[in-house]
Amino acid sequence: MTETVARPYYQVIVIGAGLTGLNTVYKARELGLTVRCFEAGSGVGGTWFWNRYPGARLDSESYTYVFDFDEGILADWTWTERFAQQPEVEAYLNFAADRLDLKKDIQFNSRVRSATWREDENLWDVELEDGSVARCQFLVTSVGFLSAPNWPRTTGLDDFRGEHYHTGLWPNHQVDLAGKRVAVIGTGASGVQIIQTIAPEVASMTVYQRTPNWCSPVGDLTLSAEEMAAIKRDYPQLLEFLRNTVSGFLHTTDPRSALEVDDEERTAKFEELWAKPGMAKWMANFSDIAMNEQANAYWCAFVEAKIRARVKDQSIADVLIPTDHGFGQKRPPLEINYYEVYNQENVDLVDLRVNPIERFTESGILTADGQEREFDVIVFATGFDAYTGALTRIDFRGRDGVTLKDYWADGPRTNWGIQVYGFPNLFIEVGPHNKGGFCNVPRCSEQNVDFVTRTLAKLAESEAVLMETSLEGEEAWIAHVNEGAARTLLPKADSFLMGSNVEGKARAFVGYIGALPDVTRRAEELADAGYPGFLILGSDGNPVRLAT
Ligand code: NA7
Repeated sequence: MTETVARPYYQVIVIGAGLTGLNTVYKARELGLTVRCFEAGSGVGGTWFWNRYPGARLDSESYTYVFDFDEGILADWTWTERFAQQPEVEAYLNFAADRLDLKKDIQFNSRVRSATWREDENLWDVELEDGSVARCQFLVTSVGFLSAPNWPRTTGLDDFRGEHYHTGLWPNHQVDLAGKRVAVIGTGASGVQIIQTIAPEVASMTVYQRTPNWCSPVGDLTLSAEEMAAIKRDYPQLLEFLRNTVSGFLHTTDPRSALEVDDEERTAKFEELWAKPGMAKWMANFSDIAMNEQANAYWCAFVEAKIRARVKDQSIADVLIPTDHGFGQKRPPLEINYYEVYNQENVDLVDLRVNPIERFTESGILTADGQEREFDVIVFATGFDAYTGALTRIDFRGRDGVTLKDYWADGPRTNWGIQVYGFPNLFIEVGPHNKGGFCNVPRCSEQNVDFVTRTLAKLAESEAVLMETSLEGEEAWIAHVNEGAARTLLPKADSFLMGSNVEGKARAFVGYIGALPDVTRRAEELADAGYPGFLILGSDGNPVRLAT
């Protein structure tokens, strides 16, 4: 006889307790919904829980990386650095979770294995890795867009007798790299941060680079008590300003074209940008840097000269300077002393484009030139199966048992980046095709969270049992996403935004380039118009018009 175990029911199940999941739990609860959050880690923080590698720090100004809805939290949290390091961000998210008493609604160490749509009951069954199942009407994913680690498919790692770590799964204990022979594979934002941080302590380091990136100085890290006090006083204005920027960053674009000014004026502007902190180099640049190849080329030439001035051996600089993409066609890392690391005697750079890795061996890494280098530790800074990976690694089964992985085999399909045809009552936050990622995440993810949680509250209030995008709605949104991308230089490069960083992944644009205030306005218009492009049904199977 099979014992029937009662399955707990919640109106809303949230997957993931990073900053988006925390916000969702809070807002859903405030709107009167019963909510449970399942989190794979043993603590809150998501990205800031898992990416605890040496040197991990924010690329956004710390004081813009906040929850905006609680005056007490804004008043009582004091950032100590302009671009905070991982421990401080993780501490902030714990502070906020404790102040809002969110942890009681979060079940930790609970990775979701599968989620199955029950057509006859209009419910999702959500199964954890331990086999337990909970049920919900609305399933909200807050799994992050850079959270499913990407590992090279190269063979032999099991043979390697040393230690190995992925930056996105860094252990929660001290990893001693001092005096060790270390390999770092990957030179994206994570690779750049860990390379520059561990360089002074390791015995030797070999960096395996597939593609160089355009890195620029993070700038002044200090944040004085006086400046923080002034920021706290002006928080309402600052947050309102950020809501009206393209991507939630402090920096606003120069409306001029890089082509309309003469060389002298352009160089003066570039020098001014170079001295500014953080993403100003990208976000406050001329308006056509991201759209026009000539404008982008001017800036790249300027950055190249800056890099060459810092690297002693110009043959190494040749390898460190990108030739296959312009600045901003991939996420440009911020750095402190990255380029100077390559002036150290004990640091080597291997260009994987000309000398790829053959395999891992017992003692290290063998490259195509026949050279086997020996290491104590291999660090994989090889990034993520971005945007879609954290979703397709969960076995979502929608109507007729269709899996999300199969439905997205040729690239993600969504409406508003929020819903997927055939997967009713599934709501995606900070995933493909929505404004949550590739920006100052808290500022953009809150648009997702507010839209989703308010919609859920309306569905519950109207006693609707089901919401699902129509196929036409989905197709229209995909066309809108791709039209936007085509106006930029992004689709012309290989990057995680195109899926091309992961071997075997379909090439498709996974981001969304709409401006934050436009998305917020359009989302309000969508709700006011009764969600055209979506099907909303009551328990009698008839369409329901949600209250505005
Ligand atoms: P990224 O930016 O995706 O960088 C990953 C790096 O790893 C990048 O240099 C990749 O080269 C390299 N990579 C990926 N797969 C391989 C294989 N198989 N072999 C060798 N090298 C490889 O991830 P990060 O973690 O650095 O940064 C992610 C985000 O975190 C970033 O945008 C910030 O928001 C913070 P490629 O360029 O694909 O040739």
